[in-house]
Amino acid sequence: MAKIVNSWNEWSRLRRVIVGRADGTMIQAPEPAVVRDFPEDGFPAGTYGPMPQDMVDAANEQMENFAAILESHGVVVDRPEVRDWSEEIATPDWKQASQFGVMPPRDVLLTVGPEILEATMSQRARWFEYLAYRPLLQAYFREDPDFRWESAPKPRLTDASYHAGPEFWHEFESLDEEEAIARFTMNRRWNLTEEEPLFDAADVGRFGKDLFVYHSSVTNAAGISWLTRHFPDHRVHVARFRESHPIHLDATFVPLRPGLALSNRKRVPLEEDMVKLFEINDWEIVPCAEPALDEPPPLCYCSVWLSMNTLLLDEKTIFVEEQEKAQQQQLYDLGFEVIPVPFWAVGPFGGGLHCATADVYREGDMEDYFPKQIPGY
Ligand code: DAV
Repeated sequence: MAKIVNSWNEWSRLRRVIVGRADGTMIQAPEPAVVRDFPEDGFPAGTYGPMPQDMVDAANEQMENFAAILESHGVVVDRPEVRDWSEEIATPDWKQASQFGVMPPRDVLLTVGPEILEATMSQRARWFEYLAYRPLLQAYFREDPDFRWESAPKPRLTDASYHAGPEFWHEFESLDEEEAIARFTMNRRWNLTEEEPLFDAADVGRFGKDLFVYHSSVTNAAGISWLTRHFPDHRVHVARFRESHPIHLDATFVPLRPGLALSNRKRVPLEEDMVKLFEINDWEIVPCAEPALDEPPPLCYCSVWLSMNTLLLDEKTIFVEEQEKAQQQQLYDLGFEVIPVPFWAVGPFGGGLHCATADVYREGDMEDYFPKQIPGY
């Protein structure tokens, strides 16, 4: 019997990882949680359908290449199942005309030590995404006697889980960045209600004994409360940043090695205690470099800050997107060996190098990198 699952942080030596797939990804049908609107690229609000095949092929090619690079560095790479994401789905509470895809395993799977936790997710289109990982999780369960396989309570996602239907997003789009920050971010309220716990795994930053969870547009306070109760041996802290439409911590605030974190230069932290916690424990927080792009590519719902969405092979070695030269230079200057990886074609499928992966095994145990704590935070 082998030990397969173990990962406590983002930087210890990586030995096994899941890399997603672009196959079958959809511009998803509208639902209360999300409305895609790409009028210039053939998908105005209300329409949906498969991503163009040439884009799927280009993304898959870059993902295969990344998988090969990881393998050449001694990392075992597992892949999820190919599934048909165009199918309509339903629960007894609702029907949804299409699903999404399985490019970003980081959104769904949260690895904490010997545990992999399937996140609730907050979009109906992503309700069944965990199925693509089940063959892998079943195999880990059979082979690793210490693997803790967990799944958060499957959310109902009835209309009670949302403040408004798709009209929320029409209102949101009509506001400029500052108005949206004033209306939503400063009130810690986007479209999710507190009806039930909701979170994406990519809103959780793993720093050993300390977990930082982004209160975002896809993770609500009940979700953070659920995670706090679920990980009683950890210290779970709320993270918030000044941005209008927050999704996922991994293009906002990421650790690079013990004592060093990279922060999005535009998204200022809103939790003063979080900044203080890093300071009193002698962590340095550096603002990330400027991204290479001014605008996201066509059909991309992620921001240009995928530039800082990197993957650490170990404390000294980091995978960075090939064309993000400024980000590469900054990390080089901070003492890293930088391995460039072409990955821009993957962005429209839901993220960068960190999003496209989920840790299975990193060396090392749970350690305390924040021995000084702030009461109440
Ligand atoms: O800044 O657009 C992208 C991360 C998606 N997993 C952003 C966040």
